[in-house]
Amino acid sequence: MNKFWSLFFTGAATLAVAFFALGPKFGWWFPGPAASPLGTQIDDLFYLILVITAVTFIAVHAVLGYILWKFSGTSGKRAQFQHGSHALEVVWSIVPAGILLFIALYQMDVWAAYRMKSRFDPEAMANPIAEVSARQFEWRIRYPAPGKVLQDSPQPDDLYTVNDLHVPAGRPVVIKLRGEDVLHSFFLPHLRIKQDAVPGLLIPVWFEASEPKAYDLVCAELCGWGHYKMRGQLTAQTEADFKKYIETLKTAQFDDGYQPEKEE
Ligand SMILES: [Cu+2]
Repeated sequence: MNKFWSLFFTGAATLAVAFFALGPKFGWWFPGPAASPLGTQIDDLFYLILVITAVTFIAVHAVLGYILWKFSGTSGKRAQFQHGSHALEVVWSIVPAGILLFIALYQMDVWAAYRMKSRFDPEAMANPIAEVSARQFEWRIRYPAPGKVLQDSPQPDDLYTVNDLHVPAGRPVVIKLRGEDVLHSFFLPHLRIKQDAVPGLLIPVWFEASEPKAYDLVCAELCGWGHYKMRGQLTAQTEADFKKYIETLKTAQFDDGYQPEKEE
């Protein structure tokens, strides 16, 4: 029984590390590799922090296991009183503070690229692709008419869809995000993009899908009973296909089927 706690804590930590190592093999990991250039940078940051925390975790558990093993209670022996070590305390305060400061400085560029409007692509900012309105429980999408610029207020010739956002691939695009009722969160897991939709705010979100492909669009904020079904799709297309798609939407919405008879 003396060695039980040493084995218990070492065993639990080993299991945790093993689960992490095996996770990707069983699909318990990211939903695939990042599908956008910024997503790749975000993943790199994630892995850097994962390595730092993993090394710390393994080191702490190795020391804990060793100490529990070596000093497990032997009857008839008095415990030694230790008042603490000033030098040691200074070291274990300064080292984590240094690591945190390093992470804070190292991630600044990615954060700025992700969130600071001044860093957004100016052309994409001037021509937002669509407005996405989150409401219980769907994504309403409003595109400007072909050749027009999206206005903050709806226009008579705007085009609408629900839960089906199309964008051109291979270049930065901006969408304007609105919240109509409660808090929702616009989440593109494959692109590593997440932004809360807040009632009363019109928030620009930029992203770039590397390849023409379909991706998940989900709500990442528990927003009510139908939160689970607030699921849409992001379809990244070639520029030509995207143009075609917008034209199809226009025909579907405004073509009344009337064809004047030809005069003989
Ligand atoms: Cu929602």
